[in-house]
Amino acid sequence: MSEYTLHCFAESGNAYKAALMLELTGQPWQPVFVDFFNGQTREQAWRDEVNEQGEVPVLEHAGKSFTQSALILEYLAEQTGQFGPRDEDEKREIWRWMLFDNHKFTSYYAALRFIYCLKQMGETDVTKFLRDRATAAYRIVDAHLAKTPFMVGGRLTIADLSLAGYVFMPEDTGIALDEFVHIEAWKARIKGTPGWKHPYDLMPRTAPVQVPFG
Ligand SMILES: N[C@@H](CCC(=O)N[C@@H](CS)C(=O)NCC(=O)O)C(=O)O
Repeated sequence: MSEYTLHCFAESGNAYKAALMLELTGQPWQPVFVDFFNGQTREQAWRDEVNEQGEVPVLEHAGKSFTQSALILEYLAEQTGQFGPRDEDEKREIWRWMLFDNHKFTSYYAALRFIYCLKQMGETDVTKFLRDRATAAYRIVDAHLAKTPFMVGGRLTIADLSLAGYVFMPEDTGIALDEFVHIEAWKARIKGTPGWKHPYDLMPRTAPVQVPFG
C-alpha cells in the first residue's frame, strides 16, 4: 500500500505541484482520480468527505488530510527533507514566491487556460484581462530567473515546484511563451531533474472531450 494518497486529475497544475514533489522525492504514492470536469468537486458529499474547500489537490498521509498545494509542498519538504528551506530567511523567501504563485502566476494562467483552452469559450474581455495579468506575472518571474537558476537559494526548492504547476501544460493560451527565455531555461533545468515527469504522464487524465462542466 502506498504511503501517500493524492486526490488529483492530470489537467490540474495545482495537483501537479504535489504529484511532482512526490515523484522527485521518490515517495510511494497513489493517485485517486477526481472527476472535476463532471462536477465532482462541487458535490456536497465530496466536500464533506474529502475537502470542504472544493478543490484538489488533497494529500492523505499518516491518517491526516492536507489541502492547498503550497502547504502540501511544505509538508512534503518537512517529511522528506528535500527541496525545503535551509534557514528561516529561505523559508520566508520560499513562502513569498509560493504566495505570489497562488495569487498571480498560477491563478491567472490557470483561469485563462480553463476558459480559453479547456472550455473553449473564445476570446472575450475576460480572456484578454486574464492573459494580460498572467503575462505580467510571467514577466516578473522571468526577470527574477534572469538573476538565478532557481527561484530561491540557487537550487530546486518547493518554490520552483509551486510555480511550475502549469508551465508544462501543452495547451495554447495565446501567450507568447518564447518571450520568456529565462523561464524556458528554468523549465529545462526542472525537466532535467532525475524523476521528472509531464503532468499528463503522472496523474489520471479525463478523456479529452467536450468539457461540459460550467
Ligand atoms: N490554491 C489552491 C488552488 C487549487 C485549485 O484551484 N484547484 C482546482 C483544480 S486545478 C480545483 O479543484 N477547482 C475546483 C473548483 O474551483 O470548483 C491550491 O494551490 O491548492
